[in-house]
Amino acid sequence: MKIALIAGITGQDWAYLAELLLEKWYRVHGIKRRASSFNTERIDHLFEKQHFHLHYGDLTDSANLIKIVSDIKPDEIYNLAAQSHVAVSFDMPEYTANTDGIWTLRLLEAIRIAGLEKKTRFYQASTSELFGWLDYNRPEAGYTEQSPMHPRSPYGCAKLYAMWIVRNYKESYGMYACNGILFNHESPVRGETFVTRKITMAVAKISLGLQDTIQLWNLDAKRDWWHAKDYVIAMWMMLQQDAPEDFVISTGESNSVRDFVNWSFEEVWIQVEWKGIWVDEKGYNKENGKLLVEVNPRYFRPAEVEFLLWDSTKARKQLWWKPNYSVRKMCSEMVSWDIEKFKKQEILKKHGYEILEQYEI
Ligand code: NAP
Ligand code: G4F
Repeated sequence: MKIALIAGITGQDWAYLAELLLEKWYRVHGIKRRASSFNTERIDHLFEKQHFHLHYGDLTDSANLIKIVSDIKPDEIYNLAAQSHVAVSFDMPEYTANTDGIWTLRLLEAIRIAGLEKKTRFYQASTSELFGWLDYNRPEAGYTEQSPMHPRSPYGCAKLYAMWIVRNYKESYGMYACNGILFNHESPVRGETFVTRKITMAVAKISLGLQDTIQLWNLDAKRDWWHAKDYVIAMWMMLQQDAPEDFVISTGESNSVRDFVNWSFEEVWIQVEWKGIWVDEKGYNKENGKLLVEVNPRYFRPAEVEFLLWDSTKARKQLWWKPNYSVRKMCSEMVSWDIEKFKKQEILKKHGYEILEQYEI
């Protein structure tokens, strides 16, 4: 039985990857930081599983990490943990550098200190935010593994360091270490402050009469969104090759935030009519003229990645990876999930149970 260690256990990707690995008969260990309230909603269903283990740890704590890696002696480590919010990285740049950059070094060092550099295979959750700067001469081509990198946020800069330290440890110590340069992936358990989930939650609430409008920022930003379920398969595949290599994982389809808003409202039979431009742009219910969407400059990022489109030909050829979902199907699944969630919450409220309010970024 193979042993896997996954850092970032309470996150979106962890939930899908852990399920995949348990299905493949792995013993799965996860690192979770201590929280003062319950935050394991995404993985509660796994606690009963025989081969599933949790360890307390933090991205800033090397000693604890060395102990966990030495004790478990994992065959594979998936480094998914990070302060993963791009906008927040502008508010907490030093913390983001520490957790998203230096933490990767800590993990690689833990493998070396434990003498596991020839045994343990290492996956780094790298990101499309490394590129961040559209090549306006050939926008239709998309980014590849060879494209120049130009991160546009403290998050992107920290992840760029992480990517290179992984490459350096591979070259210096012969470790099986690789970067999965993944594009945006979403799901019903996506963090609630990322734009897709923020939209689907708001649309669900609006359709149930629990909210009136949603405030967003850059409606023109384009992303290659896909379902996280498809992407965790690529993560696993990258660690099953003869030799470690970096791969771009994307679908090659880019859509705007405005598109995602339109699709989400269509799921609840509402057509959005857009009026105005830039910060004055607003979305109205076409049938009754009610205001649904407005732009709030509060969410402005000091530098923005406007457009991301990737070319993952290498992964499709070498890993035989291909996406199975469609972005519309994913959107539909997210809206339905949120409607069910809020319906249940309303029933609980009616019966006197208190529900903690969500907050937004
Ligand atoms: P996520 O939902 O934000 O999960 C991040 C995980 O890291 C959470 O479990 C979080 O714990 C943990 N974490 C953060 N700071 C920590 C600390 N100081 N100590 C211990 N744990 C800490 O992220 P995701 O969407 O699953 O993404 C997984 C990885 O892929 C991240 O590294 C992200 O940067 C990268 N990535 C994501 C995408 C995407 O579109 N989803 C695309 C490219 C790359 P808490 O729950 O306690 O906060
Ligand atoms: O959903 P987002 O916050 O995701 P972003 O910035 O693309 O980052 C995500 O994907 C990266 C991969 O490319 C990951 F590495 C990273 O960890 C994270 O998972 O924003 C998407 C776009 C941005 O252009 C943003 O400015 O949507 C725009 N946007 C417009 N209104 C908004 C909002 N983003 C958020 N979070 N909230 C808004 O109200």
